[in-house]
Amino acid sequence: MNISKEFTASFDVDPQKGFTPICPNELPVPKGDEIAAPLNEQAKMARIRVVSKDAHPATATWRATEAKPQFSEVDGDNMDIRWNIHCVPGTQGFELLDDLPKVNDYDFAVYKGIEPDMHPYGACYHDLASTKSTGVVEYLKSEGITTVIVGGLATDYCVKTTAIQLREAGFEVIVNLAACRGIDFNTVKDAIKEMKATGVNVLDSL
Ligand code: VGL
Repeated sequence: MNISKEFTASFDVDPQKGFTPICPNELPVPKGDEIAAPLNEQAKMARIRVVSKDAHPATATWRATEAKPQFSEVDGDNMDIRWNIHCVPGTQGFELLDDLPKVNDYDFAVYKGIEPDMHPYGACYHDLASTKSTGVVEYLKSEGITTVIVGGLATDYCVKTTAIQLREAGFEVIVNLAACRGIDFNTVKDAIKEMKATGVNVLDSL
């Protein structure tokens, strides 16, 4: 694949400790703590580097409880299933993986899921209907970016949705699986199929 650095951005989707075995009570994605090096590698092919971070309140209404466990359905316009509380600002789970740049060293940062009754997956919109922009699409377009290389956590949720949103916004999108980890084998398989169906390029590595 011919990638022109001038027009390419690298997108680190939710590379936070709350999605790794470092935080076993949050959403530990197997080997999620192994993606910093491949994310740094893919960023060398891009002029612009952006990051998204989940930033959830500990009181979120979609939180899983003993009676209503993770993956059970939850009512609400902007949430679908319950999750363990994860990535609360001020806790270890909110932190970026060690060896990634500091947030301030990225060109643009997205914070998402801040409202207690909203749990978006994609980094491009605050709502599930994809109508309230987080601004990252507009930022990338203002920089003349045409291609986005995506990696992060988790392949089957936030990476998938972000990649599809970027594709639908008109970018060439490359998902670099070497810089992603997923929650579950079957949902990762489905996610790869879904991404390919929308025209996302899914590569084992770059
Ligand atoms: C994610 C599940 C719940 C993700 C976030 O970042 O992929 N997955 N919240």
